[in-house]
Amino acid sequence: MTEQALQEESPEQGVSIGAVARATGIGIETLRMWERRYGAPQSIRLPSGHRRYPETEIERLRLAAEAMRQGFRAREVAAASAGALQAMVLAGRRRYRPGDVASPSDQREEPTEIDAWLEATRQFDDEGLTSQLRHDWSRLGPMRFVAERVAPFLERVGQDWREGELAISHEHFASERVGDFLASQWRRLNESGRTPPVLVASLPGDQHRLGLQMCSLMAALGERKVLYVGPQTPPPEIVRMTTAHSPAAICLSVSITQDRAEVSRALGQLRLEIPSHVPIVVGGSGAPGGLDGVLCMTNLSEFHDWIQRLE
Ligand code: B12
Repeated sequence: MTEQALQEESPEQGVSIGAVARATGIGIETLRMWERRYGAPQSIRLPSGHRRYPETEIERLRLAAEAMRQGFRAREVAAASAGALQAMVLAGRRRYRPGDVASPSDQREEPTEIDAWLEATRQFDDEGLTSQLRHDWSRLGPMRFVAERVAPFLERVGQDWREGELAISHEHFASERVGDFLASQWRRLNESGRTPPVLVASLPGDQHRLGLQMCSLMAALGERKVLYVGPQTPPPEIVRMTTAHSPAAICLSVSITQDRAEVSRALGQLRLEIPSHVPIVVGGSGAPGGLDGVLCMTNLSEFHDWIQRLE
């Protein structure tokens, strides 16, 4: 594979990013991101702007990929010398040798599953990620799927993005795929849901929609119909929808990125304009607590139980 990939290149110009990606299994996007974040692998630019890498980088990057498979992080491997990577790979093998009394996968099952989701994300492997989602959904059931897989996975995606291990395109890929999966599950249940529905939305400025999907899933599992309005809904529109559709509750998700004072103000105003018999529930890591007439619930199973009791 490498030899064939290398033959496509003229040696004096070095190796193209596509050939390096094919030879090492490290994606093109990742190679670019490593160069930006860690200064390696270093490329030279052709007059056309295309990157070219020295052939010696192939072997070093193969070792880097192997070290990552063994649990080392991008920041540890991206700029490490071939010798250092060799040592990491050997140390890694010793650490994870099959048959060890307490290998990491014996201690906790969860991280290996989440690592598989992350690996599929790194490779932009849509089918791979989808089949992991389906498999874990049917094995764990919806509540555990969300609590033990989706939530920690998103946490890792956010953390790896912040640390430069994943590109923004990975984050988008993962959140779109997981969001669509959750939506397909609750929408299947929605037809038989009880009315009046619960209205699910977020406030303007908040682009995060996975909290809305989780919340919709919990409501649908609680046999309640969902009226999904989605992210960035202007408060006057929420008021108008309430008048038009008389929902059983208004459920809002607020991500940690939102300004707490502003959200509190918007919620206070909504509470004044929405009839007091319609509960307003707010959740998500940016949800402000302690507001009059606004229920703050970040725990999804508590929310699920509450929905079931809702008249
Ligand atoms: C995916 C993602 C995005 C995607 C969203 C795409 C989409 N379709 O949703 C995109 C790329 C748009 C994005 C953008 C940004 N993001 Co972002 N994002 C994330 C990521 C990876 C997942 C978010 C998520 O959905 N989490 C799951 C939510 C639902 O978890 P939660 O809020 O804790 O809620 C839990 C419960 O409270 C409950 N819940 C949620 N809602 C509700 C509602 C009700 C009623 C109830 C009962 C319960 C409930 O469900 C959850 C269960 O675990 C997080 C990482 C993380 N740790 O969350 C970063 C993260 C939230 N993002 C972050 C940042 C910085 C941003 C940007 C500012 C980046 C930028 N510079 O542009 C922008 C902001 C855009 C905006 N104005 O909204 C930071 C926030 C850091 C901080 N402390 O402020 C995080 C934490 C990443 C990080 N580690 O740094 N992001």
